[in-house]
Amino acid sequence: EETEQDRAFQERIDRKEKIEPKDWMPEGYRKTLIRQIGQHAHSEIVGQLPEGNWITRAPTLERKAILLAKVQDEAGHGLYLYCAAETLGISRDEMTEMLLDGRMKYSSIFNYPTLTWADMGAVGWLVDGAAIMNQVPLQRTSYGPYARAMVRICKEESFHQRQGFDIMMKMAQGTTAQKKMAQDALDRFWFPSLMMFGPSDKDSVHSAQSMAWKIKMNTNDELRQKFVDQTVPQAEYLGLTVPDPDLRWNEETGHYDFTEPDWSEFMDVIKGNGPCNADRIEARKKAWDDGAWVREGLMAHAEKRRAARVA
Ligand code: FAQ
Repeated sequence: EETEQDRAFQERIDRKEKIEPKDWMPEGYRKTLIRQIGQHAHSEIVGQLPEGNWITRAPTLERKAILLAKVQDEAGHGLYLYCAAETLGISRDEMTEMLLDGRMKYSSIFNYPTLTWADMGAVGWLVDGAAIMNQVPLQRTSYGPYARAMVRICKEESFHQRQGFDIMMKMAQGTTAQKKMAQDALDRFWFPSLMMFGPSDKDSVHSAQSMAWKIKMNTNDELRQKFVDQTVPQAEYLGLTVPDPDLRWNEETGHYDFTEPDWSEFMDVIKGNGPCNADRIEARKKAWDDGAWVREGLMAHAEKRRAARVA
């Protein structure tokens, strides 16, 4: 049963007004935002692991400096997004606990291993490419703190995407072995990247309500199609082959026809059974446990200062 308050809220959304932390909002709106922003934040943090894996093995000092900066950017995005979620009345500690005990998710993509240096190219090109495709429209999302966070994040992600494409370019124009490595990275990351946009629209439980509230600006399938349309010509430019025999340009629709990812694999990965799920959670749990003394130290320091001010 829709109340007067709900109706007034929806009218604000329809007028494209931004909703701010202290404004009244329906509980469902708050919950959905905490879920989506929290999941997004966790993705940025867990997303450091696959690339962190290659920092010590980057082929040149320059590549190492670039990768290090990129991974640090992801940490920054995570912290930004945790702050945005905290404005909705949940703490970072709570969200972290929910991640570690499986009540909150992070993007499926980070459960795949990064086996070669070419994977750093594929992650930047495809994973950051998919991330931007999803995040550019979110700069117009209805919740003010989330929309504003997206502006800076998108600028940094577009640099990340370019650096990934640059790695792919070097590899694709390199020796036969390097070109093979680039093709292998594309082969392994193509379908998992398509899964980043979420299940197909008919199976997306949250899309209708989230779009009505302008928490999401597009459906999962719309963004997936845009990503394919943008990325296929880039693969051609690289001289690499997208691992989809049914991929073809469709004159009538003005879009590429393509094969959907294996949705049973997707469901399996988001249930925790992907190739790296256990490793990722274990790494996060270790970081959280190892950092306990820092958090306790900071709290003790803050407590002392408060006491000193009162005295
Ligand atoms: N992975 O009803 P929908 C990055 C879940 S970019 C895992 O369609 P929704 C940058 C979904 O939560 C990656 N779970 O859901 C970077 C729901 O389950 P629940 C992060 C997924 O929310 C690059 C169920 O399936 N970006 O990190 C996935 O309306 C390189 C039903 O799905 C964002 O989070 C998935 N891929 O649409 C960092 C963007 N897809 O919660 C490091 C913001 C769906 O009911 C290196 N998020 N699920 O248990 C969104 O736009 C949306 O949340 C979607 C999903 C589009 C991801």
